[in-house]
Amino acid sequence: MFKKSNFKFFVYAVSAFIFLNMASCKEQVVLRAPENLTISEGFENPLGFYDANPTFSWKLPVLETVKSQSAYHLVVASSEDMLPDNPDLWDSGKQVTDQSVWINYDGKSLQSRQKVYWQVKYWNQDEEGSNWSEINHFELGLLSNEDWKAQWAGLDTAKDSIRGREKVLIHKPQYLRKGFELSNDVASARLYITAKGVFDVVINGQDVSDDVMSPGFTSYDIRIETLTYDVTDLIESGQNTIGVELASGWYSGRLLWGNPPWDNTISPKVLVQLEMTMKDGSKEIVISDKTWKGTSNGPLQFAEIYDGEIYDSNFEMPNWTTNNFDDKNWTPVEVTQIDNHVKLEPKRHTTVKDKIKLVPEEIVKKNGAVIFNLKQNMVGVPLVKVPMKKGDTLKIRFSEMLSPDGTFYTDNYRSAHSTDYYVASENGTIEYQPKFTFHGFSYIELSGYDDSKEPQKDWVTGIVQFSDFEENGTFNSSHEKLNQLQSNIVWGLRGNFLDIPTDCPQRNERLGWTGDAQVFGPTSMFNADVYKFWASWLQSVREAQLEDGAIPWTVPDARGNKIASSGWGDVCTIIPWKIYLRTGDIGFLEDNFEMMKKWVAHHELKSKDYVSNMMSFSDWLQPFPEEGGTRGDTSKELIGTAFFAHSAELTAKTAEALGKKEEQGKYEEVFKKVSKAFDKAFFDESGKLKEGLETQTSYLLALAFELLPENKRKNAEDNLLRKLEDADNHLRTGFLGTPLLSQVLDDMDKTDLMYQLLFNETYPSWFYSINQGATTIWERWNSYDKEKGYNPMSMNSLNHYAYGAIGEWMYERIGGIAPLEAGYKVIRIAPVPKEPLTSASASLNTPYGEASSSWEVKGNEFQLQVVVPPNTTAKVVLPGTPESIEETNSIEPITNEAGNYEFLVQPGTYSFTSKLP
Ligand code: RAM
Repeated sequence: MFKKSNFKFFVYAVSAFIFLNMASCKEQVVLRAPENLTISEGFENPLGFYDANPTFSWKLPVLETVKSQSAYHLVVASSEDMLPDNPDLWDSGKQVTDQSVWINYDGKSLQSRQKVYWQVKYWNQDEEGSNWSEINHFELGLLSNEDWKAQWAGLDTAKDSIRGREKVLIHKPQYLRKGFELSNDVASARLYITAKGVFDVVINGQDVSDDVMSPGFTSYDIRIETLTYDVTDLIESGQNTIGVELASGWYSGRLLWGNPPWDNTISPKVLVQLEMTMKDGSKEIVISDKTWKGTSNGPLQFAEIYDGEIYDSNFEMPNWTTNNFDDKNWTPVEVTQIDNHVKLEPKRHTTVKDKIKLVPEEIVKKNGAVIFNLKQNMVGVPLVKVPMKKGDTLKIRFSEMLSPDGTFYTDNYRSAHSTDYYVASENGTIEYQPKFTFHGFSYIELSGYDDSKEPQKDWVTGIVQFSDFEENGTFNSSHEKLNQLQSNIVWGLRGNFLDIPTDCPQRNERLGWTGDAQVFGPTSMFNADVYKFWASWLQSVREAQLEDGAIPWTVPDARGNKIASSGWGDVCTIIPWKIYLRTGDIGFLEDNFEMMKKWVAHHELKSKDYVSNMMSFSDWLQPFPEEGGTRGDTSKELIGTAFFAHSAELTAKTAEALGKKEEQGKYEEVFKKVSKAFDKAFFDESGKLKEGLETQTSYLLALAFELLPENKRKNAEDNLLRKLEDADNHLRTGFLGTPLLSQVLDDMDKTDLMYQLLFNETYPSWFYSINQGATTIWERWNSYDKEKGYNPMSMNSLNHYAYGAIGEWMYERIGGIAPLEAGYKVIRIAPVPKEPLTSASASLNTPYGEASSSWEVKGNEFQLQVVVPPNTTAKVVLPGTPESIEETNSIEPITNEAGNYEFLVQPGTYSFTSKLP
């Protein structure tokens, strides 16, 4: 143990020790190669890649000898054996820089279908070189409409004019097939495919992929994403068959308001282009065209996202995707040409897949049905293996929570029928997993099974589906309920990242609500590697932006009403900036800068003398609204003006990061003018709200976005504290105010109070929902009550990620890992240990590698373990008085700021001990 007075000496001693050690072993070293090579937003060896101008990133290995990168050399070639010495596409040469992420490709222009190989090496801080990395690769998809020779093909299912719920035109699912003959052996085959609808494709009886609900949800009048598959192994010489199942999906299915900007009455269609290179070097191509045939008389009689499926096994068509099938009774398809106004572009993020399997923990028989309890609210489909009698119909219903009396509750699905049916054609155990729908549920109810059999838990599995991303960080603590909250946040993410970020996954909505995305985005970046998911959706946001700069309420725009809401449309400035801070990818800011500017102009259009009158959903679902309703008590003018200022400020910061001085000045000026107008319009001389109802959120916005002059700030802070005290130190905030609470109280040095709000057990609070049995984040602070059951309001989702936005503060301040420089090039490790916690830890896969922070309090001794990844530095803020530091590599005390000791540390592993007051 070292006393404080010894501390400086200790640091110098350790540094000297390391230096001497390093000097003594400085022979000819070749360092371990770079690892985790990715391109653009984190793709590893992608096939059907979307971008001919990718960026390259890699991580340095965790080694004693590798602190930072002093140079790199990157080579790119069109064939593996040209590397590393003869790269024909690009040779970066030795670049002296510490940049190891987001390196722009600067070589020969790349074409659709091209396969590209690359590798990289680096030099460390002592200019010792590494081995070359493994060779990575990517292959481009079909980058433009001109690459497509296929035609949109499908049956006219609109002519049946079946009307479903809310009188929406229902298209029967269709089965499409095409046989073709090859006179040669195939060397390589690529299937390029997409649909206006959702599809599943099979070649010669074998699944092409395990993707579900492809191609996903974009604005079908602007851009449709295409998929690429390597199907070389599925193609045979001689006769072949390709079969596609096609359903409405988001394209022509029900969407809440039913009138998106694209014509959703048109029958679904598929676009298929199978390109083959034969062993003799010749090329073959099979496309969707009028030679294809189809039927809508297959087993899947109905499929709809909100409503569910009807599968009648009497209509099964054995072998229909093989050569061994006669389609003479099938109908020739109708075709349409590709419309060049609608871009066909390779999917730029991961497809949805079956990701997790949940097994029921409990089964209960009730009124001729059986209820399976997964004890986890989830999103996806069930896999049922159930004994049935010929001719019977199995009915599968879903529920997020049972009513307190054990009855099955489905009212909060509103008009979404959310029920699947299976008709058995013979006696025996059936196996069924719905394909073109998904549900949000914790309970599954089965009826119509063979009731001579005793229900078994293994009759049902919950198949959790979401966009195929992996975890990116962890959070843990000594408090069970806080860990449950973390779990609820993660499940909220899984449930609502099904191709687009949605508000909820279960009722007749499931739309890309921009406000919800705005508040939850930063938190999601800790839990999962969702950068590509956001970058992709942001492209949809750019495309959806209207002429006058308005951002629709939901993206893709499912309403087409040309109106924007403040706090919701601001997703287009907040997400680019906040995600840039977490990735450091300047290209992301470049991509979105024009949109940000147009949005600020829209704010201006909707304001008078810089005071906003933009429409707003306001502080959505604020508890105890004085005037009832869903929009809370903070005026829409105040909210609109605050977000106007904030968006202008983020646009100025973006201009600064992009080196655009003039625009930086312009938007800084807008920010100043709007904040001045804000102060004048809404606050009195003493920093108290003078217009409208005094709410926590009005003070939070003023403080978080720094809209008040310095002399009023303190009073405004006191007013916020008073409002919190009036509410018995409980929050009174909705969607917009809640995420600001932690930031503002932290800035005010009131982390005690923030802990109190976070650990409150009573309504409204995060733990209140946990006390009522929540396993996901709810739409309302009181969506459900153990005694009273569901909140009677019809808009009441039990899987709504917005309030999960608290995760950002949990990782950054309880766990203690935050970016100090964009992309975690400089990391701030500054955990705030408070009661009732005795320990907490967080880890994060940063662009440079894993960073972690883990602390424990024993009596008044505080212990902190820190891992700092290579090619970064960290500032560690240690609470209390330092006692000892172990396993340090290079560490430098910086300041003693406000009683907190701060150190600059180099990559490595550290263990700090301090005495808390
Ligand atoms: C509802 C959803 C969504 C919210 C909008 C304003 O439909 O709850 O979360 O953003 O309203």
